Amino acid sequence: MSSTTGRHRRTRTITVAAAVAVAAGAGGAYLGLAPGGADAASSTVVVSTTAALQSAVSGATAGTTIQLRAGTYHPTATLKSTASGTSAARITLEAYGSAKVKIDGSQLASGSWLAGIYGSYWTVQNLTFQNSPAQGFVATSSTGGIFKNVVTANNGDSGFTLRGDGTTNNLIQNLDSYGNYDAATHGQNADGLAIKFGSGTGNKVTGARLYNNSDDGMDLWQWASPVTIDHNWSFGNGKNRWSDTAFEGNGNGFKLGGGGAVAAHVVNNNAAWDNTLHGFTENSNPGAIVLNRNTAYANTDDGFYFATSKARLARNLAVSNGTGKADLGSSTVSAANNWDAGTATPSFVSTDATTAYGTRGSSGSLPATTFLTTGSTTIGSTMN
Ligand SMILES: [Ca+2]
Ligand SMILES: [Ca+2]
Repeated sequence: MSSTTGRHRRTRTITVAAAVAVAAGAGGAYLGLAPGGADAASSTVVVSTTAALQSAVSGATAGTTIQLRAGTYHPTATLKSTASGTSAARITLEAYGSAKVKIDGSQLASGSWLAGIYGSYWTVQNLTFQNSPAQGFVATSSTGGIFKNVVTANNGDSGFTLRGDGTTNNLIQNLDSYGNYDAATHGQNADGLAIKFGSGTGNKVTGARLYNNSDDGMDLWQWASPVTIDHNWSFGNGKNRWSDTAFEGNGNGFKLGGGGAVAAHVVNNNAAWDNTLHGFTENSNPGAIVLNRNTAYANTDDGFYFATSKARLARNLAVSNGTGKADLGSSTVSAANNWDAGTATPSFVSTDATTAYGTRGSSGSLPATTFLTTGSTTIGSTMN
């Protein structure tokens, strides 16, 4: 225990043994611990070529860490894995140190996702996934994922996607997803963040900027379980930025349902501005969605649209939206929002969004801004 390296190695060995014991106890085959097994289960692969990246991803197993040297990688097939880590031996895909790394899908066949994982306990961080002919990054029926400081940009369908039943306890933190556009279907599908067609509890999104996508910023279509959504910004979605003469993008900031799913999402301290439909909408989800301290500013339609749900809205702020502050049905509960009697509308410190597009903090946090801040301790997003 005299050195850091020794301590880590020792810890890893114990951890692998524990994981094997758990697997055997759960009815899995007895794996044993072959000589060198601990090394194999904690291997780190540093890659600097596309071929090495593709090989490392396809060969990843529990405990594998794949680190990418700086540069732009052009996969010739979807980066795909069905492997799972464990909570103690995760599979990690990340930039090497502070390297700037882009994984670019422009050499993929039409319709191909850029990256797709079908396993659990992955960590994916500090990477850009761009220019895919279809989805940028997709996790299907994954548990325990940590997706941190990821950029998904200019892909041919949604930037970042969680999908499938059994999608549980994933964290999406500090995602930037922008410029995604499905040309073949005239922009009607590409969302910044899609958590669609599935279920599973414990999923959380925080610190995201979802902007300038052809369809919605965030879309929870046919997602049957509550998602926690806090401290995210969604803006500039649904505009025809591609000179598409048959453009069909929707443009909700936060689209919180649809397709018959009932889910009580928890939506706190987010902001939506300059979207072509609503800032925040149930989109026919009848569930008891909770919304506290969100701000909707200058969206084309309503700030908040909850016509059929049992949504509970408190201390939200809606300003300068085209159609109105809030369109609420009789089943909603609304209190202390700036459309409720007796609640004043505080002034914004700034309505210049420039800094919101700026560089994130060194840890990946949202950029500091006074945009849409009010100084209020009771109402509206704190914009951080
Ligand atoms: Ca759409
Ligand atoms: Ca959508």
